[in-house]
Amino acid sequence: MAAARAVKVMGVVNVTPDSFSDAGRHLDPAAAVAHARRLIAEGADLLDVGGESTRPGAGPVSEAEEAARVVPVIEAVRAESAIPISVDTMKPAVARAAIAAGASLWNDVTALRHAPESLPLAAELGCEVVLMHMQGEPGTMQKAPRYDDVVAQVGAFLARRAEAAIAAGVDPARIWLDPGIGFGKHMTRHNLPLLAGLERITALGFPVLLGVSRKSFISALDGGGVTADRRLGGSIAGALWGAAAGVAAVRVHDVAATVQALRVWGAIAAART
Ligand code: HH2
Repeated sequence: MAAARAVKVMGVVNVTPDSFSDAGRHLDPAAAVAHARRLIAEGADLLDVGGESTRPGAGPVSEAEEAARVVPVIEAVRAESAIPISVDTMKPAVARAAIAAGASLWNDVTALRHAPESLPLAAELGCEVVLMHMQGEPGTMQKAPRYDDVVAQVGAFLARRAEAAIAAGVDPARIWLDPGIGFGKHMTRHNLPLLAGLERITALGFPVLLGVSRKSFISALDGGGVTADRRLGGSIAGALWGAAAGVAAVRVHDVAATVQALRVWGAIAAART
């Protein structure tokens, strides 16, 4: 029998031509659905479907184009699996279409700040929401990120966004927080202290989603020049660090290896007396 895991694994399904880690591989809906199937077979607990890259320097995608990318994939996965599906979008219209197609979680890297209707819409849809921290905008966020105390500032921001969501009518039990590793953060000066202080984010009392998978800081820590497809070791180190800090879920590209790592880590942690 496989060991139980306390930390959920969210598998990434990017339906984009330009994502940093798997650019264009699943832009065709059939390829994206096949990828989703593979992630489910590998043990994913939930899937995150995205139609717009948020990588530093990424260009914008129209609402119609983004919805046209994600909706068929969500519908097709929903038709054959009961796995919870999240939509990775900052656009209210895309979130609405995705939830209608069968998603139950709105993962918003702007923490529902992109449009005035985002907060009320999240309340109206009654879905779960991921509120993520990002300094700046995706296009420019890595130019010159600045913090006095990154853990305190990210924590305060997330607490404020959770309050705003609750004030707008979002059920507090449906709120997740995410420190936004790599989003307006210097590779090492900000991402590392933020990960080191992760327990102060989990202590805010909401489930925390952590995304470190294949991110550039792994390359920076491994001598530089390490392409996204060669960052599995660092991604797993980050996932296990998150597990130790009490995160509820990790957002990953490599589901099978992460599931195994978390099973082993969880079994050892459970055997501690
Ligand atoms: N990271 C990425 C995208 N969405 N959402 C949350 N909540 N947390 C994250 O850390 C996060 C996220 C970036 O990864 P990826 O989807 O692989 O790349 P891209 O944005 O280029 O599509």
